[in-house]
Amino acid sequence: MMRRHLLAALLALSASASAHTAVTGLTPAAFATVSAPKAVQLTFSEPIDLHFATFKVYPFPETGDQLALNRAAADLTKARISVKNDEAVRADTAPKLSGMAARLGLPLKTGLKSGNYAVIWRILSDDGHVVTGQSVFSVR
Ligand SMILES: [Cu+2]
Repeated sequence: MMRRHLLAALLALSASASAHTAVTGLTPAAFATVSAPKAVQLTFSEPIDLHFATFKVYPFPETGDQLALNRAAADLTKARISVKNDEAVRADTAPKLSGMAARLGLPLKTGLKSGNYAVIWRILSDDGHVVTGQSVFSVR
């Protein structure tokens, strides 16, 4: 009886987890080193309403191994994802987004300097939950 309840709970958990929209593709990929890109390309596990999504790219002077960079980028997401009118310090062009899309090309400012950049996002999942994430790439 205990075991059956546990199984039901696990199934419920995995059902709600699979309902969460995810970023399934990212270019530049995590920790890739690239020539200054014109845009960050994102692919989602299902179409999302861009009006309820936020994407930002910041110069990211943090150093360290990938784990340290991921932690610092997660902190950046918490600190900056809701900040308004910070276009001047961002590497993306802060486009107005709307409509449903399964892919997004987020334009970047021209001539990005060499160094690390953090891509941070917040999207509204199909089940109404908010999903945040981040990724770091490097411009050579
Ligand atoms: Cu959820």
